[in-house]
Amino acid sequence: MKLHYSPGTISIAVAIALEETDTPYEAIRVDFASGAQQGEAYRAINPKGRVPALETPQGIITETGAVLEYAAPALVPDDAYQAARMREAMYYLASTMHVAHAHKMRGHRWADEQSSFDDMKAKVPQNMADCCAYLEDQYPFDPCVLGDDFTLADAYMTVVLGWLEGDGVDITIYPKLAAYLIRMRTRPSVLAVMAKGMLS
Ligand SMILES: N[C@@H](CCC(=O)N[C@@H](CS)C(=O)NCC(=O)O)C(=O)O
Repeated sequence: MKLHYSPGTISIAVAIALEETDTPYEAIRVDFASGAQQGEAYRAINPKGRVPALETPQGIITETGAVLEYAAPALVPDDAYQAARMREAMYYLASTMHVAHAHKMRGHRWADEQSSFDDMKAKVPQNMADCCAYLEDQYPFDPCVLGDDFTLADAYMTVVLGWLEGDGVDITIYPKLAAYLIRMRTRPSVLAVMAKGMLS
């Protein structure tokens, strides 16, 4: 499998899940600095111009949650309730927290005026903090998001929580999240992607 990624982005959740399950993959960096994600060559792989994209023997998959489920099915809980809770957390990260984060740098998706960009950017710390308060209240994070077992939600969560500092949120206000992120950053899978320069 070939994983198209850019360092620090949500695509690294897929790399963590692949490392966690010892699944071989080829990592192909998409150069955001030169806008390669919007170029013709990459758009032939993912017409949305976003990462991740995973090339599989059957074809290409996009959207982090879907890519994760294909890449590392062993990280989906057997229990139906726990599996649904895992997806609940991942859909929240995808549809609410990632979108709140994107308002800092990607305001042009929603508006055209500089004043609108400034306004959206100013709102990011509060929106991300609200998301943190919700997560802190809703999930065990002991030692993993759902409790004992590392699931796909942990790969996803580790990357999103890593954005908080840059988004102006002090994670130490959320003791469970803070301890969780420190713990995840000592996991061999996360250390492996760091060693490959995919996450700092
Ligand atoms: N809904 C997509 C969003 C992917 C996404 O927005 N990725 C960002 C990086 S975190 C990206 O590729 N941005 C490039 C751009 O906006 O030009 C998913 O969950 O996979």
